[in-house]
Amino acid sequence: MIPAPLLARLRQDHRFLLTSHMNPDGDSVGSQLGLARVLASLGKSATIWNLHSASEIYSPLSGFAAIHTGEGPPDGFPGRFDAAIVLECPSLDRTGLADKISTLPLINVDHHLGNQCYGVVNWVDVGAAAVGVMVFDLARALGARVDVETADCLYLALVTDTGGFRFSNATPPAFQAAARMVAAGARVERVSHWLYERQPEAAIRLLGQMLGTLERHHDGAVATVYLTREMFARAGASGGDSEGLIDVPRSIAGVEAVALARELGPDDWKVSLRSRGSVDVESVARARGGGGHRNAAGCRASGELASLLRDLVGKLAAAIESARVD
Ligand SMILES: [Mn+2]
Repeated sequence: MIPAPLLARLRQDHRFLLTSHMNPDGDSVGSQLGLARVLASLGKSATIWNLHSASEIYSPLSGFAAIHTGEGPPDGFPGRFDAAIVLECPSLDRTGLADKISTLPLINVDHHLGNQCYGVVNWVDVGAAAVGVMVFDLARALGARVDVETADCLYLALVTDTGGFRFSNATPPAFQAAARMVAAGARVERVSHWLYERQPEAAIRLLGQMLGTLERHHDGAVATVYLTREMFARAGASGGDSEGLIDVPRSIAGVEAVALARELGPDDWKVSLRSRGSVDVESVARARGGGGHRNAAGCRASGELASLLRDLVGKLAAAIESARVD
């Protein structure tokens, strides 16, 4: 149920500032752009302000180029705004703009467990697969027209937050919301193309280089790969092109933990670790001065590659064994 005070606020105010968390993901970008269009269709103004710019992947979404980024506020802030709508953000500090944004009345719309309800109006629905779904329901409740571009934004939010309808949040209501978005005009094939079929050639060539280094250890449960500066040069790739490549060895049947060592300089490596389920790679990274989450962590390392990989294999094998005991 959408809280009545939220609808009242959206009907009453006219000039909105929209924001979300740092390093915005597909749900942040899609729900902000979608809501901005919904508000515009109601004759209201909406300016999006994010600390960090979003990935180029989302650039085909309508309004993407108009997103204001950085620490400096947009023109007319704060006087030109009636309220700030904070989307997909469990706590205000995650916006990276808290001290500035909090000068405006805050409207909090989110689906994260543990949301701190920092707004004058709060709508937190932990059952929503994506905030994009909540914005879609909001549009309906406000009597706004959801056009093709708006539907694309909200559908992209839903697709990215459900991992392409592969995660456990791809529930019957999520599929029902998807059906309503597609009925409203969301272009499924086009959004899939934007998200999954626009890789830079250099990233694919770099993947080829990386897969040539694949080794399996500990009865195949541990996979190691590496990327040297020479491989980046051969692929015509830059740092960002290696993002996500580690997911490929992790997808091999039987692999429970993966280490990727990326050469930064002579005997200087950036190590990325990934695992499945209860196998904890965060502790492995932390022991080397790094950090992260249980299934995704990283650290810096110095020294010769072969001994670095040998050490990582031992640590990852131990992490797998301790997860089996638990
Ligand atoms: Mn989300």
